[in-house]
Amino acid sequence: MSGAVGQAPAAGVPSVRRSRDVPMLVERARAGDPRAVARLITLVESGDEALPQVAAALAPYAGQAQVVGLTGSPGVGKSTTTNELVRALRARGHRVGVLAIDPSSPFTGGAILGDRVRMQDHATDPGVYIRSMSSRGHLGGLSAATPQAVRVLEGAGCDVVLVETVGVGQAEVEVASLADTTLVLLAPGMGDAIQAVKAGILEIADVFVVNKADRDGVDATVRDIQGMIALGERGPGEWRPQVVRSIASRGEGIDDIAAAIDKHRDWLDKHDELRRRRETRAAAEIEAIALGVLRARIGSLRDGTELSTLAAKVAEGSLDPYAAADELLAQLRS
Ligand SMILES: Nc1nc2c(ncn2[C@@H]2O[C@H](COP(=O)(O)OP(=O)(O)OP(=O)(O)O)[C@@H](O)[C@H]2O)c(=O)[nH]1
Ligand SMILES: [Mg+2]
Repeated sequence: MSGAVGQAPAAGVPSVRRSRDVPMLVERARAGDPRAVARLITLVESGDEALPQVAAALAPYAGQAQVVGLTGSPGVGKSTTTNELVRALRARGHRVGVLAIDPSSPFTGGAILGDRVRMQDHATDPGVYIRSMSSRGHLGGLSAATPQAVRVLEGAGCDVVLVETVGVGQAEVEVASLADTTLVLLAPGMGDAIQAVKAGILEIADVFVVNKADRDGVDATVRDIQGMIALGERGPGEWRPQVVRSIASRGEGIDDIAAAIDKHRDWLDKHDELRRRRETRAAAEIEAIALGVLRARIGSLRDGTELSTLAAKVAEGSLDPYAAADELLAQLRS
């Protein structure tokens, strides 16, 4: 763009697709323009330089949606369940946002494509926003990008945001901790009940959904989970995880899942737990952003001579690594 005469963009509407005009994008997202919502999430996802401005503009809308996380092993039926839950929530008149997050891959992969296909029932519904995202390039990683994307959807007027994540080790726990209510999906005969204990899933599940209840072994799976829940120690008034069966591919059991989500929401409200969870989440978010900034600055020191000078001293023994780290931190502050 060298500013050749006659190359000015068409007058009037600025292009939303490439825009960094944050006030304009937020205004349009508030008015329900799906392209503005999509663009804002892209800015968030890619860790764009406009991100702090986006965060500032969206801050007033924080906390307006109930955030429901769905997690579980690949193929257990998360997207199918999400699709059906969207239908149920829409029938109640809610505006719904869906974030399908792929924490394992920096690229938009096959699973996400599957999500699109399974959620296309709602593709033309203006009361539903569906978005796949990865945490590629984001300064604070997934734990910073997800709540910010949730805020975009809150800004767009969503009452409920469903966050789907594939259960892969730590990412599952990390993302689950970003939700108000976490659904862990299992299927009969996958050895999932045992896996769940191993991965610390028991602690994060507010509701267990035993999906694919049309398959053999569903009773045994339900019994296993109920046994595990019974073993857990719980004080009076503490939440006891619910167990619900579903056949998502036939839309069965979805009302029971919705009822369990409602019940958990009531419990959160009654025990001031919603505030506590959201503050914990905000703390993790701030920490992730701050650490991201620090890491980036240390990276820039690494490119310069400071770190290599210190490294040479530590390697030859004229400085210890703790003193060197102190010096590095002092340089970051200056
Ligand atoms: N038999 C049976 N199949 C189901 C049920 N729910 C979903 N499926 C099927 O299971 C397959 C995987 O479903 P998805 O909803 O894509 O599962 P997912 O957990 O989102 O998968 P990933 O995102 O790849 O981890 C699809 O072929 C669904 O049609 C169910 O209740 N019973
Ligand atoms: Mg899926």
